[in-house]
Amino acid sequence: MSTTITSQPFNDQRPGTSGLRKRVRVFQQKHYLENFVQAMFDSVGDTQEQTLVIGGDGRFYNQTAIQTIVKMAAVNGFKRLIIGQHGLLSTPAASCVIRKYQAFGGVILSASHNPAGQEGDFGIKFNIRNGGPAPESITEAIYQNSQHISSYQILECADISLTEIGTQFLQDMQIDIIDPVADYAELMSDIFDFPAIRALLCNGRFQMRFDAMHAITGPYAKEILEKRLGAEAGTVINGVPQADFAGGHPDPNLTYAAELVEELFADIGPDFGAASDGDGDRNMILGHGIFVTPSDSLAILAANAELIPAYQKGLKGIARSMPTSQAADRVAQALNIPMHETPTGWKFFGNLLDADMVTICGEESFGTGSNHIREKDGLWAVLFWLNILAIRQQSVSEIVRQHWQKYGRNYYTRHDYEEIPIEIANQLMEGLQQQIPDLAGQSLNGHIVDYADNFSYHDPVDKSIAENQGIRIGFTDGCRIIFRLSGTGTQGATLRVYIEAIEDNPDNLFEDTQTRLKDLIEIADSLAKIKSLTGRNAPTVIT
Ligand code: VG1
Ligand code: CO
Repeated sequence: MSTTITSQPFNDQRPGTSGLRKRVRVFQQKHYLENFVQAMFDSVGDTQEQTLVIGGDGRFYNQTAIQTIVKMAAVNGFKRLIIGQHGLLSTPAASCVIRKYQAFGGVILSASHNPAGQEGDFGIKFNIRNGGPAPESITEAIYQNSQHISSYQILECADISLTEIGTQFLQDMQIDIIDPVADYAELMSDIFDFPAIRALLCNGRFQMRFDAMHAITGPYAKEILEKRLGAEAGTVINGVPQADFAGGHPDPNLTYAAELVEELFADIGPDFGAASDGDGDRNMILGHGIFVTPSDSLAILAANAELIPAYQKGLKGIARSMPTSQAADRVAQALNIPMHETPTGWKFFGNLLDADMVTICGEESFGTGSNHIREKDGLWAVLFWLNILAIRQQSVSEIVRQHWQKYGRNYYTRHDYEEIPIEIANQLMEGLQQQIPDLAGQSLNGHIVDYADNFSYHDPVDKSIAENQGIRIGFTDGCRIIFRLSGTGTQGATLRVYIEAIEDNPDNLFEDTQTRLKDLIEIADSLAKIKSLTGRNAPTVIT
């Protein structure tokens, strides 16, 4: 029976960089999830007779939320739901499924790498027909609707079963429970040279380790790497998804994937290491004794794209988020293809990909992807690297070094200061904003400021404008410092400081990053007064 439930707005339902993310207990408030879902259904266009994909990263509250969404979808016009078995779909797999079945859109339940469990975080976002995150016009409409909501529609009925693959009906609505891995695995085999990768993985010498960090990528990595590509059993570690990610923090970086890093940096260790995040869209790439920064990884993938079957004909263009290093720009220039700079967040790549203006995209935050779907894609990046290694028959370290020798190196680091009081963070950004008009021309620690601004993006496709996307300071020598506040945190504010220096001298390509960037790090601190305002002596996380 369809029921209209009276409700009142919650004032904190504005989606951030990637959907609405809050503590689980916030979502557990009466009507909280329902309000947001109703606001979402009311904002995404005509839902009558449409097909909706639903799945999440398996964290605590995933299945509970899915049952609610299913019961609301049934009385909000949808004709068919496609749901991953047990409610699971990695973010890239959800994007793949939306596109493959030409669905109207999808609801992805995830807070990515944020810790999970009853005391952890939960998240929800809407992806549109192209498989990508809803653009700002829609996320803003969802927020506006959430602020005026007075009721929502829900079917009163028993929970559906998420355990068996197959078709069931809820009133007139068809529900298909699908294998969450199969469609995605098939897409990967269409893109990459699986026989070449299989030959590499089975040559008796090459060793790899993939850390799924107890999150969603485990089943995907096992199926693709171990089953289809013949990697030794045990290649995938921490491969069983758990509702609390085993108490961990599945963010694939040097801090949180320490176990993997240690193995790759031991005297005798695997040739290749990789990790993915909670929802499977991020990747970290390691070789024996080397960490590949995500910005370098993007540049290297682009430079080697023609070795991959799906990109053999070359790239239309490359896009990177503004704070991502300019390493990929050098490749675009050499290939004589356009380079696009977008604000942080994958939603800004969608239009460029749909218009076929770019083929490969990336962010410094361990995100890389291409036109095969409309989300960043962790395993795709891993397979891309494996395909390059299989063809070039060189080590990761040789490939990276040769890349720097050819294109120069962009030394790059990001310093995060987490859980700063919001007022302090705002004060810090405001202080920087006020300095903007006076910075150009000044000499700071020997670097002359070329420009200082607050980045705004003019989308070349739909002409929309996104303002206030981060303060950037560019120097005449190509160095950059960027400051922005995170839009995915759930506790206080997170300040991100991005620092980049350009090196073309072949004698200076192999220095330690933090040492090399020391003078710029000092400039960043003195401009933003980080230490004095936050009272912190060091960043929480350095990547
Ligand atoms: C962060 C990253 C951004 C990424 C976003 C979602 O956003 O910086 O590059 O797109 O997370 O990634 P923010 O606003 O906290 O800097 V994920 O893997 O959480 O879906
Ligand atoms: Co993620």
